[in-house]
Amino acid sequence: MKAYDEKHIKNIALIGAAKSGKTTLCETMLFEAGLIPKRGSIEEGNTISDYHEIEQERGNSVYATCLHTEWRDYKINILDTPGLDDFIGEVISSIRVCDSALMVLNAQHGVEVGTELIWDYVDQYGKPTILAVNQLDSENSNFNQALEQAKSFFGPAVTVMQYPLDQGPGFRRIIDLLKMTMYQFPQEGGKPEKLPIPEEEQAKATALHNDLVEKAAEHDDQLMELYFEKGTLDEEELRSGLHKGMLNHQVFPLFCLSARKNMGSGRLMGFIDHVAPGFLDLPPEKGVDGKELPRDPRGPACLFLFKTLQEPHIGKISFFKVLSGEIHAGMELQNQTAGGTERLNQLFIVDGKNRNPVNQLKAGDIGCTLKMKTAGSNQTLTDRNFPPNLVPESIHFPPPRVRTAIVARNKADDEKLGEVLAEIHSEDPTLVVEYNRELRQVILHGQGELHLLVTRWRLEHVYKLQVDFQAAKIPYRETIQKPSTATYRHKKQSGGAGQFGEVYLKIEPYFEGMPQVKEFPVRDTEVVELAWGGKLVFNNCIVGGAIDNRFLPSILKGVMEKMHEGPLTGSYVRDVRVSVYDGKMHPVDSNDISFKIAGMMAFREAFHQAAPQLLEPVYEVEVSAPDRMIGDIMSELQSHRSIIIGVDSHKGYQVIRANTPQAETDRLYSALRNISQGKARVKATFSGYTPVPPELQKKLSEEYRKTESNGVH
Ligand SMILES: Nc1nc2c(ncn2[C@@H]2O[C@H](COP(=O)(O)OP(=O)(O)OP(=O)(O)O)[C@@H](O)[C@H]2O)c(=O)[nH]1
Ligand SMILES: [Mg+2]
Repeated sequence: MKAYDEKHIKNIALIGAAKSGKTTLCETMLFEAGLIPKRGSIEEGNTISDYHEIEQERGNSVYATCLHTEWRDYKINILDTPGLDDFIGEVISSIRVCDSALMVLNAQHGVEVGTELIWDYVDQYGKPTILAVNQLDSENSNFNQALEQAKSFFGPAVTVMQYPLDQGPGFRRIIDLLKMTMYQFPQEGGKPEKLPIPEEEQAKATALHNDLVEKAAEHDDQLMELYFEKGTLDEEELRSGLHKGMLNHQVFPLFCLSARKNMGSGRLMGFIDHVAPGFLDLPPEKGVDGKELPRDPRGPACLFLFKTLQEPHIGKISFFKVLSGEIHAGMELQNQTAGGTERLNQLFIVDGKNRNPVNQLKAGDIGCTLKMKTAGSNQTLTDRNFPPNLVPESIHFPPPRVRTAIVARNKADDEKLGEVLAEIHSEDPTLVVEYNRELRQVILHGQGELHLLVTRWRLEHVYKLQVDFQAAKIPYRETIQKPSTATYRHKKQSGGAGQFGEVYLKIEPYFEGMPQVKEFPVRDTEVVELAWGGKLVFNNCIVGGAIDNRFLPSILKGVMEKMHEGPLTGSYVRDVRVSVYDGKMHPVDSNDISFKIAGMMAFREAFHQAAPQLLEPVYEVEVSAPDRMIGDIMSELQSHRSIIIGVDSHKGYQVIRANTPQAETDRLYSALRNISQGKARVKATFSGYTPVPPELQKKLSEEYRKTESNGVH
């Protein structure tokens, strides 16, 4: 392969809603550039980009794939990203390292929820963006509608570069407004003929061309002057104006495509070569402390690892972008993020599963290496001469949204499962693993049901670990609604030393600012801030030495034991005030354990008579979906015990906010995904605890009683 310097490398992330045609477009670009002799297709499961077995099985992208084409004098590195928001982590890291983003819109659907979701990240990183309306050959394609939606969503920066003629199955002509030419493709696609714009399109094309010229001139005073002088701009001047506008997010050029029929990709690649901003055009990266990072192609090396993946038979592959200098195989680099050194044994450029070894990679390029010792995603490696402590901002991934409990089918694999899950998390930070002490479960938190299923698939196929998903338990809480009292005598006299302790106590619902108990003199109060939220207030109201002071801590211990494992369902108890007001001791048999048991049992009894109330965690769920789906979504929310708290309109979408019990959220998400065909977008944040409905409380406490009587507790 030709060696490309930093001025002739362009990194493009292909992004867009699910099934908009990104992977098909990649295939077409590789074919057009002569890198593959024949185009594969999603339907046949033989594209270069979707090479993972799971992708071929499912017919959609799961991982971001690196590919490259050589088009004229440029190397275009392409990152083909998945559209389903289950795999948003792959999209974010690709956006992070690209120079420009290519947002693919489906001509049938225009701006979709997925488009919006991904746009948040493009916007955040301020990456120059090209828009491409794809699938113009499809039966229901509607270019004008897609364009209107794009203008309304992306704003006035949308700049029409092309428009289609005869869209639908007979689509084969594109009017290009920069070149003022018509491209006419053979019916089966391929190399177009360049023809004059037909007479009947002249007026429209000229008007749009003038808009384009104005747009290009708008961001450059010199061009503006030229435009006023000449009344127009030539192609070179237009390119320069568009390039500038793209850098400031003031121009989003919009192109026309049929990726499947191979129409329009050559022109798009030409535009990427000559107009789209490259590595050196973008402002230099900023370090964590806001200082600019050196970006000297001939200076000391710095690379950013944006992705790692464990592949069967190969091991760990680490993908990186060279941010400064030039890197060579065999180089030793310092890990600025995690410490330690790493040797770059081999360097490769990548095309899906094919890796071609190279000796060096220059600033701005993307490549991969194998078998890094410890370095993981989101870390920076530099050579010794790079200024120390200058680390680029790492990627911030969104918090997970769904969860499941996971167990190894074979108990002996428990430890291995823990290690592998930690490794998968380091590859994919959007998947979070937690051992939850309260629930006594290993919980896998992911971006969506599919994300979790793909993780299971990886565990089984890549790591050869058989696992089962189980329902993640709900962290219920228990509390009480009215005061009650109880007495418990613990007495044991069989064999050796006896045990004796008797406790009288009162319990009350605790709330902030409640007055102190009046019926007993309070000698001492201990306030326990509970790790799981809420409080336990413990009053010592013993008079006349009925119980020795030294036994009070044991009584508190007994109470705390029941606070840990509530009497109703075994969940944590919160917000209770306990006043120990009387009791009895035995001169010989009383000891700590006796009072601990008496305290625990008295508390348990009092609790059952104090109108116990089970509380459940509730999440504020925000669902965004197209207007037409709102009725179905509302009823789905309501059938999952949700309380609607607000509905807002937002650029063609409705945003519904509701409080939904956690016990319902997982089922709600999959129901929403089904009824909206993946078009609904859901966000959820923990909002607090609310009482469980009486029927459900009865069912849960009966279930618990059964396990108790089976001796489980
Ligand atoms: N008619 C038509 N179909 C297309 C075109 N481009 C892609 N498709 C079809 O649309 C479907 C999705 O294509 P993909 O290339 O997998 O889309 P994607 O954007 O990569 O999808 P995800 O990776 O799952 O987000 C496939 O069935 C393609 O054959 C096109 O230009 N015209
Ligand atoms: Mg794809």
